Amino acid sequence: MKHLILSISILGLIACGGDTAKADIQLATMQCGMCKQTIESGVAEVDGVVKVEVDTEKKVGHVTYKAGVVDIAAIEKAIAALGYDANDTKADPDAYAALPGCCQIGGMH
Ligand SMILES: [Cu+2]
Repeated sequence: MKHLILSISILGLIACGGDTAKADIQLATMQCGMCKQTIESGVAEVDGVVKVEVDTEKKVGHVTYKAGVVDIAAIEKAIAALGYDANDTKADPDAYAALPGCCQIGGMH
């Protein structure tokens, strides 16, 4: 009986987490807590993203995603579309221009 329960829990682990990957994305142009919220809610909407956490101080996004559904390039593009640089992917200029002043580089603090 003990063995049966153990087998079931191992199967459950494989089914739930087998294909997730983790990555850190450099967010060099983010400025403040509002940027964190914008990026976190934007990335969370990307299909295949399981979890996203932005470190405002280090300017890094910690992303957990389903590797078979989405890749880093697609997540970088989603962040660029929000107006922020993501690794080497440059921010969309129109989205950047539409950000609040405090969220632009060297903006009002
Ligand atoms: Cu900001």
